Amino acid sequence: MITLHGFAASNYYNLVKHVLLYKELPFEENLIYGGSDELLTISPAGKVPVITTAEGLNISESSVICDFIEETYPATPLYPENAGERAVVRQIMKIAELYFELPSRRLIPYAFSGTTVPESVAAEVRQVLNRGITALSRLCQFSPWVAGEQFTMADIYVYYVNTIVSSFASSQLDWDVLAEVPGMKEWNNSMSQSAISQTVEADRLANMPEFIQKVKAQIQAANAG
Ligand SMILES: N[C@@H](CCC(=O)N[C@@H](CS)C(=O)NCC(=O)O)C(=O)O
Repeated sequence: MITLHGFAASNYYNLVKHVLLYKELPFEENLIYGGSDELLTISPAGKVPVITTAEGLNISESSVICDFIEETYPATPLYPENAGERAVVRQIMKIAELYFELPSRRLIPYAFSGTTVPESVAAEVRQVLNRGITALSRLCQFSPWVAGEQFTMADIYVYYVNTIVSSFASSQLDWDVLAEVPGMKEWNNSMSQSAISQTVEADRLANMPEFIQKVKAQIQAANAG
């Protein structure tokens, strides 16, 4: 059986969990946070999520895990059969990660510490997000799914990327970024209503208090040191 390591407050963890639930694969969850020695033994960069496969192999990096799951368990496919169409799906996922997820993440420390985002950082983040908005507006179809008629890995991936965009870019920059991509908000709302999304969200909410405690302890330790 697959073991999914990480914590439910993590959107990267949740996207892999969504894939496992979507494919109806049996898995167990091992609660583990960043910064632990245990994590470093299974994740070279000390990041979650990690999966331990049925054969005992540890794999990190969410998009790599997604590909591994798809290749190993091809039933209920999440990529199109056609190589060109698969590339489009992966292109959307990559662009969402580079130009939506990563710039939004730069705002997380300011949100957690309650400090103002310096204008130089805000300007850089806005610029990268604008690139993402333009690219995703060109690529995403929302007809009804991100890449067209087939529900794909890009639907799951972008949905969890968007949780970070909504939580941090919108609040810290006072900017409804998702509303800038035509069709994105409506699609996002319909994604949030699926039974799997709601299960994942319930687990996220349950984990949040403990996660916030961990983050506060880390900030205190950093300030003390
Ligand atoms: N590129 C990685 C990013 C994963 C990531 O940033 N995970 C965060 C949690 S959302 C983490 O492990 N943070 C702990 C740390 O940085 O020490 C992936 O796609 O899996």
